[in-house]
Amino acid sequence: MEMLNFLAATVEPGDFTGFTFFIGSVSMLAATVWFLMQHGVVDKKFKDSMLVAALITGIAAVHYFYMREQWVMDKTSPTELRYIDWILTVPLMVVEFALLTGVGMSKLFWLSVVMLVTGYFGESGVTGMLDAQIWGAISGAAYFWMAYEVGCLTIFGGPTGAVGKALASGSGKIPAAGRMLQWFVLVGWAIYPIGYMAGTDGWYSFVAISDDAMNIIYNLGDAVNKIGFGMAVWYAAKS
Ligand SMILES: *C/C=C(C)/C=C/C=C(C)/C=C/C1=C(C)CCCC1(C)C
Repeated sequence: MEMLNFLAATVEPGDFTGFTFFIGSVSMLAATVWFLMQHGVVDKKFKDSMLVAALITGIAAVHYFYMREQWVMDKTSPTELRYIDWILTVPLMVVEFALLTGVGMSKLFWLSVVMLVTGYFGESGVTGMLDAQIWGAISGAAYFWMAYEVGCLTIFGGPTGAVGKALASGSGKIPAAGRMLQWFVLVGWAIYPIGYMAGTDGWYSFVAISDDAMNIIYNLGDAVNKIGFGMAVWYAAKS
């Protein structure tokens, strides 16, 4: 039974943040089952994509069960679990982008690793050097570079890197997939730096600084980007 403790920790009434962890764990699990079932139904060329979508929510579900436990037990931010989850699922999202569009994304892959490692350094303080703001700015720079690279700026008629140029040809499995991923990177991923700022004191104090605010925003971002993105892929695969 000891082993099953992580399932047993109960969210207290009034703990809204704990509740979002709970909803996160259950909906990630439900989405995984759903994506796996759809894997059997969609056209052959989309099977890999549905499987990767299920992997992303499946990995997140496991982390969410543990994150909820940590939050409920000692009301601390599950920073380690959060970043372990992200370092696995964000590169998988990049793999998903590559699968859908047929465009190579190795640069994006490495930029996402830089973004997350520097974000972790800032949020955890493990390095004992540089402020959270500086690490956040480095992480943010990697994020902006990615946004430019995949062509997010073309939404406003701006310039793009190599990936965006290749996407513009629309030669992938889903012609609209390029635009879709650009919107997810531009809007969906932008939720996270807001969460980071909400958890970091200093010149970010124009947002509500608290662990609660940070975790609620991160949990919202995960729902949008893991479940939402998987649903968008599924929808495109069906139509
Ligand atoms: C499923 C998880 C996803 C899609 C996570 C994405 C995370 C980010 C885009 C995080 C970005 C960050 C910044 C741009 C700056 C501050 C530090 C981070 C790591 C929160």
